[in-house]
Amino acid sequence: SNVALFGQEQVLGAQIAEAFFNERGGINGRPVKMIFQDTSGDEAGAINAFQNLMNNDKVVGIIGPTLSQQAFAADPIADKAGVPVIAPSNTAKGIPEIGDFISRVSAPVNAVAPNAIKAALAANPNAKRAAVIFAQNDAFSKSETEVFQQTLKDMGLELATVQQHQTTDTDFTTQVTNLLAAKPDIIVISGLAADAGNLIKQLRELGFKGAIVGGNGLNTPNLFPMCKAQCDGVFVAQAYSPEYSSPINDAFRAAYKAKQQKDPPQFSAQAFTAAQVFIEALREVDKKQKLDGMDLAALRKALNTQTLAGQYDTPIGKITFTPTGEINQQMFYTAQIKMDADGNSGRFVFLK
Ligand code: 1QQ
Repeated sequence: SNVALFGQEQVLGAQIAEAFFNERGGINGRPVKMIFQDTSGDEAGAINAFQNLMNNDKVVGIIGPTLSQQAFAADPIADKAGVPVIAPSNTAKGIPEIGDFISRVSAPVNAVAPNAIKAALAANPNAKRAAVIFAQNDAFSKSETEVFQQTLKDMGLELATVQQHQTTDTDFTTQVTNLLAAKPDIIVISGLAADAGNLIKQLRELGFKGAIVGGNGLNTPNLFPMCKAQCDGVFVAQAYSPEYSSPINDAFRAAYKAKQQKDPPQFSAQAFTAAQVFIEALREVDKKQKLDGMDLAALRKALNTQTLAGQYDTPIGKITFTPTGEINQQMFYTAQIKMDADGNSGRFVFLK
């Protein structure tokens, strides 16, 4: 499914963290074990996965689910049960506010999305008219488009049209016709990878020559096979840069490269970061009171408290949390997609 394109990257990041921290002693000598559950991308699947993890596997904490759309359905259940959740990729407004046990390492749309508009306008200083399209059946896309629309207005552009689609759409004839009729210099897309890939392709095929900005749902190389050469030039903001040099990111980047022969994408780095936060918090809890002697409910509560209290030096930089569970993150970036001429391979080029 659409969502599997992100999930694969997240599993890799978490697996790399599991091996990395277990090689370095795990939780003060005891290895960490990750259990993976496939949600199949929807709300019911996320709820089912959460219940399995909490009740059958008796996990101490959950990293997930992939989509904000799923998080708004599943997170309240974990919160009520007192199970800490770290969102590795839920960027919609309001995620940490779901409850005391919910935090995120995925910076919210208002912190990330404006960077892509700024980069696109810096590269297209004469742009005056903007058009926006978003997936109206996806909580993240709805949240992100609000930020995009406000940023465009704040930067003095005329918002010529706002179009809607569904994440399951493959034919965008109607929307592309309406978008082109508005004669925009720049088109801004909030959707997920599969829908956005087809949309970009159809926009270019029907003659759009202006700048394209994509949101967080376009932040994966798994987009490239869908729009191929037509992906070229799309601006996408980033909450992670593989080029950020620090001991932990150098190690993560090398471990990822050894497996995948390319630089890690944002979703892998954020999943690694979520795992790191839980592991380092568990080490702290264990130092104060041996984990072996604690009952599960007390351990989950102590893990949540320590998660929010800690400071972490991660691949996405040095981070902390607000008392609500929102991430404090310093560094954001923008990249532009660069496709090879044959359209078969490409990469995100980080802008200076
Ligand atoms: C969200 C997102 C998506 C793009 C994650 C894949 O940011 O659902 O919040």
